Amino acid sequence: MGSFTLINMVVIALNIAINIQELKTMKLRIDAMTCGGCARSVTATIKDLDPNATVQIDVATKIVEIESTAPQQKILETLAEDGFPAVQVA
Ligand SMILES: [Cu+2]
Repeated sequence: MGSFTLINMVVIALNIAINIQELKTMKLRIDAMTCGGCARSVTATIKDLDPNATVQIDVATKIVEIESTAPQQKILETLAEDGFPAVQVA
């Protein structure tokens, strides 16, 4: 019983560590992003959360593709706080 509990705790800790490190891709549409200045602001917001994030932006379609280990919910919240509410499209 004691060792079973310990193994469970180790498994849970490993799962948490993997989740934190996991590189995730997300595609967002940000209607408030209308020019290159907006695109730079959006990029800066994401890089503040994760300096190693990859950010690709098409201002014409208002689509942002992000590759990051930052929690997706945190990215959405921070973008909204900075005036760029985003809709996740993929
Ligand atoms: Cu702009």
